[in-house]
Amino acid sequence: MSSPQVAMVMGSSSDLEVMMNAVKVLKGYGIECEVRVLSAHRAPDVVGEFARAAADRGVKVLIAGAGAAAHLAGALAAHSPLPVIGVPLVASPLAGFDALLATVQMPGGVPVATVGVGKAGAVNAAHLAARILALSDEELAGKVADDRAAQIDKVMRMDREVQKQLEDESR
Ligand code: RP5
Repeated sequence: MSSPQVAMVMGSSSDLEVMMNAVKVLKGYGIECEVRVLSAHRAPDVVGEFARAAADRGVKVLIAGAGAAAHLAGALAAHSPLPVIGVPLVASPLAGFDALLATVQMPGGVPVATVGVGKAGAVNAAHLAARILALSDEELAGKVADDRAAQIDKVMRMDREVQKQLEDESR
């Protein structure tokens, strides 16, 4: 059975709302994504099995979202040669700082590409996955270029609006 190219894993269903921001971006690119709840602490063997099988199933990029003592991304990277993108989430009184440090500070040789905490991190994890896949997919590379152009247009539009507002106010 062939798999989507991106597999997104989260430590708990309580992470789903934020991680859906990644699914939305991937959908926008037309990238299919498998979504699973697999906890590095509560179901470590299942995480290991999943990560070890992922590449053979055709998965190309793993995204992991987890909060608190977030070891999910690191556990996937320990068990799989695939690129792993880690999204630290807010899930404790430490407001994501705990998850950020646990995700980003991997020992040398076991890489996790850690993005920002929370929603922007989830969004960027999806864009980064798209850019990785676009290296070997021309059509997707075109979509990535379109997305970047749209961001430039948006900022330029905001700039024009602010210039106009300042001009109006100075009259
Ligand atoms: C982490 O613990 C999960 O990724 C989640 O962010 C956090 C809290 O999990 P729940 O207690 O809400 O299931 O492993």
